Amino acid sequence: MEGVDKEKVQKVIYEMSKGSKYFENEQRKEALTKQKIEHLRAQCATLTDNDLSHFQKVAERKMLELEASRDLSKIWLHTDMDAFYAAVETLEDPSLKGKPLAVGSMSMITTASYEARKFGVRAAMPGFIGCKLCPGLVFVRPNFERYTHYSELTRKVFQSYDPSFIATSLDEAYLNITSVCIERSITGEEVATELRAAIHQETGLTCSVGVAPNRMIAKVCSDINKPNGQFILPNDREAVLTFVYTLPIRKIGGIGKVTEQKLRQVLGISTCQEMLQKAAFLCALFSECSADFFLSVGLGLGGTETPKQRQRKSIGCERTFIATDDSSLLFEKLANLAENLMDDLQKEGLKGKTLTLKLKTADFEVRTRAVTTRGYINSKEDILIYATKLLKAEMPLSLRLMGLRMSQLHDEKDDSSTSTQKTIDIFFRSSNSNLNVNGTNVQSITNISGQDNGPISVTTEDGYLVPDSGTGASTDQQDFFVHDESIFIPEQRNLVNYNNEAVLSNPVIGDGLGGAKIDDVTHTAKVMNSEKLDDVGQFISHEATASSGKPGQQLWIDGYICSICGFELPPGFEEERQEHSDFHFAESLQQEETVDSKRPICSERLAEKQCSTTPSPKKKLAEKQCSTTTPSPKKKLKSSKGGKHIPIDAFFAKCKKNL
Ligand code: DCP
Ligand code: MG
Repeated sequence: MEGVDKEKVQKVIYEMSKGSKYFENEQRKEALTKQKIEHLRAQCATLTDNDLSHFQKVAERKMLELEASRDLSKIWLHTDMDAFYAAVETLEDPSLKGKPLAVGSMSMITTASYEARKFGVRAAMPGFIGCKLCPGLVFVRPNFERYTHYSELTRKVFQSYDPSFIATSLDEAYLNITSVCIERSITGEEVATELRAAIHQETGLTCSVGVAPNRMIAKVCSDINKPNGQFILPNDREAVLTFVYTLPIRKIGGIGKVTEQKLRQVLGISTCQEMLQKAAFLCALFSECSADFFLSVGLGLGGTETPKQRQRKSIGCERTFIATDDSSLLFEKLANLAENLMDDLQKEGLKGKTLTLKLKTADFEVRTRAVTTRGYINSKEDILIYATKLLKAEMPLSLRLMGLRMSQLHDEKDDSSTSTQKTIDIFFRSSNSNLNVNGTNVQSITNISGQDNGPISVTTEDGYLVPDSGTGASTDQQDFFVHDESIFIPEQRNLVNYNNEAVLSNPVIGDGLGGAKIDDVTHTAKVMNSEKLDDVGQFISHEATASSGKPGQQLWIDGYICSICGFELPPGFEEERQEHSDFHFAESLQQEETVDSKRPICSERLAEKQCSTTPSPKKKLAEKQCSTTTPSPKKKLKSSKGGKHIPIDAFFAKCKKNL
C-alpha cells in the first residue's frame, strides 16, 4: 500500500459499502471493539501501585525465563510467493503482464497484481470497489488447480532444503535451513539467493524470502524486500533485539487489528519494544498465556523447533452463494456439498463420525450444528441423511453459506482403530431432561438410514456435549455419545461470538454487494492438504493441546482449523486469521474481566503478593503508564547489517509512517 492515497481508498470503500449488510456488520464489529477497549481501560484504571509493582516483578521473572529459552542455533527461512495467484495467471497469459490485474470476481478479489495495488486494490476487497479505485482493472477468475500445481513445484524445491518444511498456505512455507548451512558451509543469505533462483527456474515465478533465528521473525523479514527480494537477520541476540524493538506490533503474525487497537489505545503500545516497557500492565490485564506471548514478541522470540506433525482431524468443504431462502435450492447445495465431502473423504480413504453443518445466514450470523453417528460413514447418502436433518431443524432461514465437515476420522486402512467414545447415557437418563451438564439443550435425532449407525448425538452451538476424559465401550442402549475430540467442543460464547467476528472480518465472499453471481467453493481439502501446522499463534508452545482453549496456544490444525473453536480459515486469509486470534484473545480477556469484575484483579496471581503487601490508594491510568519501571534497553541498539536491499532503519521508518 506504499504510495497509495489511503484516504481516497478509504473514502471509496466507505461510500460504496455504506448501508450494506457488510457495512452494518463492520459497524457492529467496531462497536464491539470499542466496548472491549473501554472494558480494558476500566480494568487498567483499577490497578494500584502495589498491583503494578507486583506485576512488574512477575513480568521481570517471566522475561528472564523467556530470555533463558532463547535459541540462536537454528536458521529459519520463510518464503512467500509474490502476488501468487496474479503471478500464476500472468505466467499462463503473458498478455496480462504489466496490467492492473485482480484475481477474483465482482464480489471478491483474492489478490491483485502489484500494478493494481498502486491504486489501493487488494485481497479481500469486493471487485466492484476495485473497479472504482482502478477503472482499467482486469479480472481473471481464480483457478485453484493451477495454483496447486505451481505450489507443488515450489514444494519440490523446499523439499531439497528441508524435507520437514512447514507449508502454511499454497504460497508460504517455513524451512529450517540449519543443516543445509552446516553441511554445505554456506550462509543463510546464500541459501536464500539460491532458493529464490531455484523457485524461479522451477516455476517462472518470483518469491520473497526472510532468514532469521526463528519463524516469527523470519516471516516478518520475508516482507521487507517484497517483491522478489530477501532480508537476512543474523543469529545474534543484539541484532534480533534491534530488529524487534522498533517493529510495529501489527507486523507480528497473531497480532491483528483488534489486539493492535487494544494495546495501542489502552496501553500506548505500538512497537514490540513497548511491550517490554508495559510488561507489568500486560501481566496484570491479560491472561498468563497472552502476556507470555506479548513478552516473547518484545524479546524477539519465536518458534525454533519443527512442530510434530499432527494427524488430520477433520475434512470439509463449504460453499458461498448469493443469499437465498429457497429451500429446494438449499437442499440442492447441501447435496453437492455431501458429494464433495464424500469425494474428499474417499480420496483419502477416510470415514468419520461427527458431521458438522455450518451455516451463514443472510445476516452474517454463523451457526454450526453437529451430529455424531454411532458408526463411521463416508457415503454421500449417509452424509446427506444427517446433514438434511440438521438443516431441516434450522428451517426456514435465508443462507449465504453452507459447509459440511467430518471429524472423528478413521482411516479405513487402520482396522485396529477403535473409538474412545464413552457413553454419558447415565447422566441423561437420570437427569430425565433435555439438558446436558452445561444446562444447555441437547437434541436427539433417530437414525433413519437403516444401517448400524444407530442412535446419534446432536450438538448445537447452544450446547456442546461435555468431553469426558475416561474411555469406555459404547452400548446399544446409549442415546448420546461424548465426543472424544475436544476441538469441536467450543464454549458456547466462544463459538457464537467468534463466528460473528470471523464473518465480519471476511465480508466480501459472496456478500452480493456487487450483485455478481458467484458460487465459490472454499477449497479446504485441496488447499489445506498439508498436514503441517500454521505458525499463527504457536510462538510460545508448539505442543499446545488442541483443547486448551488458551489463545496463545492457538494452532491451525491441518493448517486451517482453529484448535480452540474448530472454525476453519484457509491460510490465505491471513488478516482474518489474525482477527480470529484477536478474537480469542478478546474472549479470554472478557472472561477474565467477567470474573475479575467480581473480585480483585487477577487475585490468584496477586495472592503471593498480598501476603507481604497492603494495597495503596488507586491511581489513574495515565500516571501508571508514565511511571512504569520496566527497564528499557539501556543503549539505543544499532541496526545490524546483513539486509540485502534497504537498510532496516529505513524499513521501520517506513512502517512507522504507515501506523
Ligand atoms: N488469498 C486469498 N484471500 C486473501 C488473501 C490471499 O485467496 N484474503 C490468496 C491469493 C494470494 C495467495 O492467497 O495470491 C497468497 O496470499 P498472500 O497474502 O501471500 O498474497 P500474494 O501472494 O498475492 O501477494 P504478496 O506478494 O503480498 O505475498
Ligand atoms: Mg504471497
